[in-house]
Amino acid sequence: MNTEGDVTVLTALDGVYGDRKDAISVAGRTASYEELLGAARAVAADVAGAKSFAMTATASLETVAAAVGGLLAGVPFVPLPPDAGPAEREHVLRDSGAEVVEVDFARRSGWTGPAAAPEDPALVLYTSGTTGAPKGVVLTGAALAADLDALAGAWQWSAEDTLVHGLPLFHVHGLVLGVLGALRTGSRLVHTGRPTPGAYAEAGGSLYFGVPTVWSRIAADPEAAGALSAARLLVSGSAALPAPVFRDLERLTGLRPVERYGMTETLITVSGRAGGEVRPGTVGTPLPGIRTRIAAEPGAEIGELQLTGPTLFAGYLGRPEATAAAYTEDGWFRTGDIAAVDEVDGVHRIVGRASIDMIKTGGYRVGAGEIENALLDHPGVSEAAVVGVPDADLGQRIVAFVVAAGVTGAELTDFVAAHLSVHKRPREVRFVAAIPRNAMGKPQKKLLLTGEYDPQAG
Ligand code: MLC
Ligand code: AMP
Repeated sequence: MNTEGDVTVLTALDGVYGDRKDAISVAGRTASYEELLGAARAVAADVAGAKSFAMTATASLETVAAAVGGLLAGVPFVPLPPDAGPAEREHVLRDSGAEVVEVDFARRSGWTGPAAAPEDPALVLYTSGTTGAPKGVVLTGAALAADLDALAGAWQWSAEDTLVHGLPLFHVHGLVLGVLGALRTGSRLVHTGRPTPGAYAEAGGSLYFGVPTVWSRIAADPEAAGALSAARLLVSGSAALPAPVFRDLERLTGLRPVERYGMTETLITVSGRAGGEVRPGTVGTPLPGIRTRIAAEPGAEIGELQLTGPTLFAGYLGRPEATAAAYTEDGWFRTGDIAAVDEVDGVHRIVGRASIDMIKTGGYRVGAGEIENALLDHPGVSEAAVVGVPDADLGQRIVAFVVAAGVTGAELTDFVAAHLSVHKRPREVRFVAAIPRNAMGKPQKKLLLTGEYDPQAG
């Protein structure tokens, strides 16, 4: 291929693996590296000089071209969730100041410009905190490259692989690992559009990525699971993989799935290794360059997982105070996850979250506060408390407790789906006479989770 200069992060587009007609296939459409580069240069020509740019990040070649175009031009890409409603979309656009672009994959350009500096912001990914609206996580090209190289080593991930997944392209898992990872390692990519068992089975990959919900649906479909037995490696992440799902997958595919742990702010930091010993319920050991520690009370073995390393974010966009608060005084990132480390082999186990207000549903991170605020925007709702209830399919499902009049549960679900985003909708709405509160007026969410209160008590 005829490329000039260094395509930051994306080694495959520098031509080191040559061209490949079927380099990348997304939801049934296929492109070569050459075609992708031409389309991405057309995006780069459009956005060069902008502060940042946004696009509705459907599972499509257009989203891939946008991400690559941003990296070429050195302009951070802000992928908008396609299922986001007006409130969430407006928040992201206002907060980031990004201009919205349309991408036409059929366009080609020979645009060239100076290569982006590794320390320049490459992506801004919006993710939830426990309260308030999502924050923009700024990731540099250097962090992306460091993480992808560490993962390539851990998983023996190479240009020989065909990577298959069907994850959304507006988060770390689908976009960074699932797209940029393929373009750095030179592995072929088959994105299945949706992460259904049938589509995974048909894709014939050597390396598969999924969130636990995807793996549990595959494990419940023996025929689809059996088709994966030709693969080299199955990787699970974004939430805890239940041990029964691990065992079912092993029985049906002959493969022991590797788990890895990460966050939008840190990228993937801890992982099992291809060819290494893998135990259900554990996420492996820190990747090269990452240091971890457990902030435990004296005598306790579990505590908050804290880390440092080259894959960490450059901060929350425009929020220096929130960024500072995410670190300890001595400069370690506070994950908010509770973990334990095996004394003998250093294998990490994620035990839970420090905050009841951070929900993981289907691998999506959702703050209870943002759902509560959305519910309170409905004129019929006077009080709201949201919790994540254990769920066999989703890990946790969003359940909203509301004090409300003149509105049905289905209407409130639709209201949240339409205003925030579809994947943040409560799966269940329970009407109560009052939310149980402590003396400070704080909702007692543990009581809501255990059901140890009277829903009709005022
Ligand atoms: C239902 N639907 C509604 C609706 N009720 N639409 C509007 N209003 C309502 N009230 C429709 C939806 O539009 C959709 O339609 C369909 O119902 C299913 O909705 P869903 O909730 O999207 O599907 P579900 O089956 O529950 O999704 C499961 C899932 C998904 C696994 C596919 O949760 C998923 O993609 N998760 C991946 C999350 C992820 O990538 N996380 C990574 C974060 S990064 P239709 O027509 O669209 O089907 C990270 C770092 C790391 O965590 O470590 O990786
Ligand atoms: P996100 O910002 O969407 O990337 O979500 C990050 C959170 O996902 C982490 O803080 C963890 O709580 C959770 N997570 C990611 N991977 C795992 C895993 N393998 N096991 C348990 N939790 C995980």
